[in-house]
Amino acid sequence: MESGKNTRRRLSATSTATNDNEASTELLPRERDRDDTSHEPSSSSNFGHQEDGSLRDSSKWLRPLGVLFLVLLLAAMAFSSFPTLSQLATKSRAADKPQTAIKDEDASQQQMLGIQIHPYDHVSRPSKTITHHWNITSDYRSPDGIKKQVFLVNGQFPGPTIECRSGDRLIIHVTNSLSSREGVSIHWHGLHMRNANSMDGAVGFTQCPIASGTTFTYEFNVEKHQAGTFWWHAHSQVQRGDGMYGGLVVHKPSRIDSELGVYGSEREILLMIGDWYHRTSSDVLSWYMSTRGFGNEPVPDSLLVNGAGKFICSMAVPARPVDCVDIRDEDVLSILGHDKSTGPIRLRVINVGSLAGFTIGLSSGNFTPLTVDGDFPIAGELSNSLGVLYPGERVDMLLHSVVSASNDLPKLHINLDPENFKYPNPAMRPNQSFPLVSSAQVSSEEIKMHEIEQRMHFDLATATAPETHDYGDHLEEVAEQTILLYTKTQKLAKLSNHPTGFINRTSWAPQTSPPFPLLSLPRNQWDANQLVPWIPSSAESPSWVEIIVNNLDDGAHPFHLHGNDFYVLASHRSEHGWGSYSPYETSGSSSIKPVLNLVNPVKKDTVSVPRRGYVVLRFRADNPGIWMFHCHVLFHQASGMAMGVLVDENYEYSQVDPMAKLLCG
Ligand SMILES: [Cu+2]
Repeated sequence: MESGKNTRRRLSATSTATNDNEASTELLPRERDRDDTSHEPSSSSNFGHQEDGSLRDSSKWLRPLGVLFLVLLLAAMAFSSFPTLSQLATKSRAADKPQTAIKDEDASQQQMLGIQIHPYDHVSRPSKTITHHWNITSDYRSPDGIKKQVFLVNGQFPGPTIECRSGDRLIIHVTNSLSSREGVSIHWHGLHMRNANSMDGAVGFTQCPIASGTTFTYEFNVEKHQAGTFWWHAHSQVQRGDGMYGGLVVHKPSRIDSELGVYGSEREILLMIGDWYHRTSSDVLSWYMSTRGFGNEPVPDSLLVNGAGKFICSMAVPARPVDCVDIRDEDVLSILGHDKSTGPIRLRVINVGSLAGFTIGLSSGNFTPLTVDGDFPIAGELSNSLGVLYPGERVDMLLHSVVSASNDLPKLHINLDPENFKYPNPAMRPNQSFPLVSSAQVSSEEIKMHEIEQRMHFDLATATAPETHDYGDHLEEVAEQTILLYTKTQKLAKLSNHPTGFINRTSWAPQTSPPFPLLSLPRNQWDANQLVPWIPSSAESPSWVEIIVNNLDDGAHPFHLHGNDFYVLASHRSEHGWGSYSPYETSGSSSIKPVLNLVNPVKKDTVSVPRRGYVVLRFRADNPGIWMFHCHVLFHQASGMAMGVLVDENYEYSQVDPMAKLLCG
């Protein structure tokens, strides 16, 4: 394989072309399989068995001819200086190099770290069905110079980016070809999955894992009013931490003119940024869940941008030897490539990490934050740094200019937030910079403007919707139903002091007795690890529900609600002492009623619950189903910090979903 970026670029282009072909006449599965895997020989072999009989028949007489041709070709190569040999050798050396170490001197605009997004292929077309065929494997890659086994989707790490528009239907055939025999599932983070609860990917709640050697088809509509920056990721075990994720951008339908008019952006670039561990996430989780870590979250070793990073080999901890190739700063591709655009650029940023929040900033130039999560507008101010963006959260921003006042190339700074780092990891550089463009574009007029700028930080924790924005919801002082939660990681003697995540008195684990997802079982058969408050509400007469999450830990917990968006009415962080809130207590610190923002609260699907603090969330329960609600820190979720809500008028949830049981064997 060539560089990871080359592969990603090619696949991205394939994906777009594929979508276009699918407007009305979808390709036959075998043609699609060939199309999806033509650039990845190992993948195509995995799909060989799916080819139908007619292809096999026609290949009967072709095969001897093919073998003969191959023998002649090999003979020719052996006895002459066939140019392919040197090319092959070059390719093989390139494959040994870390992804970032490869720089193409004839770099086109596509040779870049950012992932180019294609709004104009989607905003003005009618809605359609988009089909993808994904093959999940694993192999070794060196994303930051250190070799590690990662998950691949159609040979890609991170996986393919899905682009579509509101109202499209997505069909994703997922084949698990992992030799490790482990099951997988895919969650579509932020999408409502209305009338498609069993497609939500939440193992234990909506499905059993897709067993190795089998295929499962996810099929659902993207709601007409949903748009924005989403992502897909594994929701089984801790596979998300080892690369089983990718971007999912839903474009808002619009006349191209008016789309340009809204933000005036000329390009759109996706940045999936996250912390990175050099051990596999299952090893990291075992360490965390053992008593050796004393309940401290494992501190990451590195960070990646779209699956590429840089690590200084000499910083590796001697006790943990690594297979490492140094990546120099100059080996790192720039985020925007040779950017020729003159207008602003829309950056879509996702925290795909396992533990750490991060702040991003510019060495020169500025941006305006536009939206968070599913295209929800925020009152953004001209800034040159922004944060903290926690795992699962997204932010879109408009990059106004990338000029440099000096000879230095303008850079994007990424600073991992140290809040959850409870011990030092000398191998890690929490603050790193990536070049924005491949060559500085200096405009003296613009320099004057930017030289006088000061550091302007935009704090996402206090973001609100613009005063002028109206979601059409009237928020009452009191909700119709309140769910009061307390969350904490605990080391209990009765659990052998293994760190365990709790919400109220329940530590979550996938339903095992009977071993079926909740969606396929009457409520009276759910086991003791399930905390799932009932919300008697329907799409026709939805009720407003408030969720109060109190965080009794010293670090933040970014909570994600599946299938729904919520308003953040209040958020509190205590610097000293404890800051819980209960509407039911009339005395003590818990009785202090927060001031709820009922005027212009920000809307989200993932929110950080500050340390020793709380959030007050409000959502309209108009999407019947069982929706998971959990901390998005990989190790907290895996150790039990998860629950669900059951939105349905019928208490017993008698209409169990047979689809959810399909994969359970
Ligand atoms: Cu957490």
